[in-house]
Amino acid sequence: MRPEEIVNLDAYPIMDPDSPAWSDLVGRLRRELDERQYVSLPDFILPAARERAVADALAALPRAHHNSSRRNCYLHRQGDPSLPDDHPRNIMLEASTRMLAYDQFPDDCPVKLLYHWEPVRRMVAGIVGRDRLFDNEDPCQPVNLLCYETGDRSAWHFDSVNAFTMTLMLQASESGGDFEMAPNTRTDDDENHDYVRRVLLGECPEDVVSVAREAGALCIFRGCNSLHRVSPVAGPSTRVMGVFVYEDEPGIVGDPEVNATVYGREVAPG
Ligand SMILES: O=C(O)CCC(=O)C(=O)O
Ligand SMILES: [Fe+2]
Repeated sequence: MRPEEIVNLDAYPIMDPDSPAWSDLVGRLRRELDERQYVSLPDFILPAARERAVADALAALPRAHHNSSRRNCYLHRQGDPSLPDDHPRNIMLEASTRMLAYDQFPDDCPVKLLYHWEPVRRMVAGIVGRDRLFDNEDPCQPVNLLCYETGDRSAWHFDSVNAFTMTLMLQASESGGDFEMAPNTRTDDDENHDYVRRVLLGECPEDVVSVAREAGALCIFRGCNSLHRVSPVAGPSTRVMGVFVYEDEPGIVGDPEVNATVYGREVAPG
């Protein structure tokens, strides 16, 4: 498949960055991201490409790393006994997901071709307000297929490393699997522990937005200061999500400790 057969170019005219259509599209999406902390691009990927990516994911799924853990919203498995029991650091939540690393599915999978295509990278840079972005060069991290079977979920968390996260819904579940977010739960300067606790305990339902995720929709969100989670999945269809990591500099590879936790890789001795 060529990238032009993967991206819905009628709806997303991303080929010519000097065209008015490009500026209108990217400008609108950038303002939306700044206002809401997330932006959704429905029907970003064409149906045949989406079906092919789902088939690649389901074929590789038996080899996925099953991440099943209790952790707090900062992604730590240990609490802090010096703090009260209801401090956000001590509120432990269950998460269960199945992770396919970049090197576990084919190089011609549509999600990889889309990720490495300059028109997509340039569009994303424009939306997140960067001059340019670079591909991540880790063997595991650049593109993942994150799968949720019945009962799987992700718990409330802040993304730790990246300023923004990009996901592509490849196959939705029959029910559950909703992406929920509490925009601006904390800021760079204020951990806002009291408010974070109330969101974690379900005391602020009016502040939580549920982001519609139809199959084919690309989502860009700022997950580092906005708590988010995926509600428990139910039904026979595996929820399949592409997750993409772009970088501000070339040559970035991941931390082996992170790869051990997220992908179940051995940490090299010494
Ligand atoms: O599966 C999703 O919709 C969200 C995944 C997520 O939280 C992330 O990639 O940071
Ligand atoms: Fe996240």
